[in-house]
Amino acid sequence: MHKKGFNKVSVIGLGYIGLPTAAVIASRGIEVIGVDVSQHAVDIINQGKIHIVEPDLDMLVQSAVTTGKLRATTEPEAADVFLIAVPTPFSDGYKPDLSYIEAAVKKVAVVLKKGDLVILESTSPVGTTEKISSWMSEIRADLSFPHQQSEQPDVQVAHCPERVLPGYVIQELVSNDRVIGGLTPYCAEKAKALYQVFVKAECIITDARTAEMAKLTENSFRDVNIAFANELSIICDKLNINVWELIQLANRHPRVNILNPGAGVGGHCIAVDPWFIVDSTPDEARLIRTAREVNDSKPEFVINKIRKVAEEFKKPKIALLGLAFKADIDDLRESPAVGIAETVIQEALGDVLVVEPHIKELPAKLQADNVSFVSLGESLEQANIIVTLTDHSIFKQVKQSVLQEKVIIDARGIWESF
Ligand code: SAJ
Repeated sequence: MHKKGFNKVSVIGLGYIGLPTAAVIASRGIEVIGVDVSQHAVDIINQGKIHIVEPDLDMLVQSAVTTGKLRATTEPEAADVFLIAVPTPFSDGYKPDLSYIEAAVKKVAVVLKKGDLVILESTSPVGTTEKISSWMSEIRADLSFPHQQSEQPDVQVAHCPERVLPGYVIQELVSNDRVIGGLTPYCAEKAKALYQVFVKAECIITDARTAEMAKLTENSFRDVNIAFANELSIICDKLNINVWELIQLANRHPRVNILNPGAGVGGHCIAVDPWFIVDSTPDEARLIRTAREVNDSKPEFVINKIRKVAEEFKKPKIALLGLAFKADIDDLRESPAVGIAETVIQEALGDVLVVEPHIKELPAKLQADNVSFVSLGESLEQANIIVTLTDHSIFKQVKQSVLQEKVIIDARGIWESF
């Protein structure tokens, strides 16, 4: 038995959050069973390899599998703790889609026993932790759950939202503070004991609804702040002011810290989570909704700029620098840059030169006759118009002299910032 009393932990969902969490817990000597619906992911993990890209994760998984502490499977089995880390996207009309969570907890319910702890890590709308408790109770009438009685239920249920930054997951899993919301104070205490096995920072206890809202608040805070920067960039374009210089000057004020405008907000989190707040409180969440709309409209603003300058050339060669949703990663998920590239290609605005040093092959949807996948050097040689869509570090090294003859649309402020 492990010193904290957790003999076996099961992590449901072996993606960007679940797999690193499973590997980190296994590295602390606890037996971990990873569960995923994808047979492919399960097979790869059982070979000690990984199916996603995240620095240092490969070594951690390899060692956890080799020492026998981590094993993957497609169906849940008995364990002391179940940690749910499946996606929570939105469906049509920006409605949260809880179907992955529901499917996962209903499978977990079948193998639950008295004394088990179920923790929801997936970012979720307020009230979801209560929902999972009641979904499980529908299947297991023989067990008591904390939404039914707070005294001494058989199963404990808590929410502990993940808040790690892609690219720094292994480090942040250990060093970030964790907010732990229990359906009862005892549920929270029990979940805290698990996180204390691997978290070096503080584990702060609250109730489940506050923990759910805390995660949505963090990402909405960032979205609203990015929207402010994006709106400024659109205003400055109209007023003929360099937004990068402006932000730098304003940020000299001791209490002002404006973020960077860009080509839009991508990824699976910041562009999604604020909608969960809007869905719960549509009449009240006015600023949060508007921020989403501002950020979602930024790619169209960039496309309009490209359309306008492309008209001035007979046969323009347009270099699009960066496809990833943010700097120095290979992740193209929900990337505004990919959407912009698709439109530029579909509208045949010119010959398109795509540069993305972090991937090996152009995604199928961007392959077309008028598109080539080229190196940064080739694009700078050939293009008339250069558009920066992702602020990869390598783009920052380009010498100004190389850019002199080109029309530049610097959506990321790589060369225009001060
Ligand atoms: N972006 C800008 N300007 C900026 C900062 C970001 O345009 O000044 C854009 C990026 O280019 C990217 C998007 O915003 O397209 C999101 O990038 P990000 O680095 O802000 O965040 P993510 O999505 O990689 O990770 C976020 C983090 N949340 C916060 O920083 C509050 C992370 O801690 C969360 O764990 C993660 O969401 C998540 O999983 O929810």
